[in-house]
Amino acid sequence: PDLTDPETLRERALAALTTARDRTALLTSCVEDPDLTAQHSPLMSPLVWDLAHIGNQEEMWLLREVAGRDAMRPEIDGLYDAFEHPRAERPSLPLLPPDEARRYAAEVRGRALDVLEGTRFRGTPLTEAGFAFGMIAQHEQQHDETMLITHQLRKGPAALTAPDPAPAPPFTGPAEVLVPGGPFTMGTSAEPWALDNERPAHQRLVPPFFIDTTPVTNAAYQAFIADGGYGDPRWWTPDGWTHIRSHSIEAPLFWRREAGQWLRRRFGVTEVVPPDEPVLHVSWYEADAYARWAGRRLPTETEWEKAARHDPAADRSTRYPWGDADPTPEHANLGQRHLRPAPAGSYPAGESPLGVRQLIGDVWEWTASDFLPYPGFTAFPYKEYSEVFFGPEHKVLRGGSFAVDAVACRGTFRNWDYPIRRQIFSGFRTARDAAAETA
Ligand code: AVJ
Ligand code: FE
Repeated sequence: PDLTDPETLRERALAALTTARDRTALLTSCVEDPDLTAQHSPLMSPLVWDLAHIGNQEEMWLLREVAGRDAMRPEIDGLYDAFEHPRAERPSLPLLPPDEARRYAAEVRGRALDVLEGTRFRGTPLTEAGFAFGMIAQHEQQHDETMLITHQLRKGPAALTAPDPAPAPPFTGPAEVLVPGGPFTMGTSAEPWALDNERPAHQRLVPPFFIDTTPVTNAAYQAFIADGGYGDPRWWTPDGWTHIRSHSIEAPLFWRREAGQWLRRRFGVTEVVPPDEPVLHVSWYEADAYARWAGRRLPTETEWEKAARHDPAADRSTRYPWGDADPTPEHANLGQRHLRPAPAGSYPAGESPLGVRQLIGDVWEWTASDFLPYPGFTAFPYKEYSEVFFGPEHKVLRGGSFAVDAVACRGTFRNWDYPIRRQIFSGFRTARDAAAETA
């Protein structure tokens, strides 16, 4: 795609905003109103909060900041400010009821589309390449993923359904791939809608390493459990050990053992845990402990991005493992088309030049790294997007999941969360140093 042509970007912005709103509508119409205003977990907002917050952010950035309009309903801004009210507190706020929230978001959208039509995609940092429109489409899709997490946490019968990914023959390729040492370009200064934390492009020197060809599967993770992994402090960091002991954690979230087998609850349905699927709903502590048990470690964020973007033949970094083309259903499991990861080894068309699979889509992958700014980072357009989260308390996740839309997923995209979190669509793959072998 020509990402320098303003009219191409305008069409992409319209398509991305429309796709996001269709998904938001589905996620907030597949249950009755009481399920929209209820809090399904103290970790999550009521769905109706996400809905009006989506509209409120769009109003703030596209109508007020880009178009210079006055606030439509200044009295509600505080309610939908994520920093003013923690999630646990949101159900007790005087939130807009579902119908009013829908009407508000729709009214904002109508005006935002007029602004989109009338805005030059040049001249100011917010409108250059249509950044604000891309940012708002990504913001809505990120909340669509958040709302899907709320749906997964919700008790009761299934409200959402989707076809399963195509079954895949057992993966017979090599278990790991050698990524040669040397410099590569991390981050981006060219991707028009990359968020502040992905910028700027800069060189990193990476020693050679091996990385798993596919994410770690449920079968492999079950071997860790069966070997007593949750009962052996050798595999856990001190904080991780304290956490799993004090919360009696003995398996991934949503799993339970019955009659000698592992079952899981997934979007209202209980099923046998499928052995060939990437493991899902594990914390950073669990991913880190599994890796140590396996005699390996989590990849650093730099290693992950080199595995995902470095094209050794061209000696450059690409947008995705397969090159620069936008993701299609052949490349990756994205966009909530399926409500589960695809079997490990799926998506041969999406593999990297070195043969690493499923880096994009399926499950978010925990990395060893803390969420920190790149050299030359500048907060844009607001420091509450990334900057206030930098530090050792958040670990980086990469690659997106089946719940992430393509507009909010690329080789440079960075997500972050606390190491205890596992209601998110998180899995991992492992790595090891190669220096000893290749020296
Ligand atoms: C990047 C997923 C951690 O959900 O807290 C949504 C995205 N920022 N609204 C989050 C976000 C503001 C953010 N994460
Ligand atoms: Fe938000």
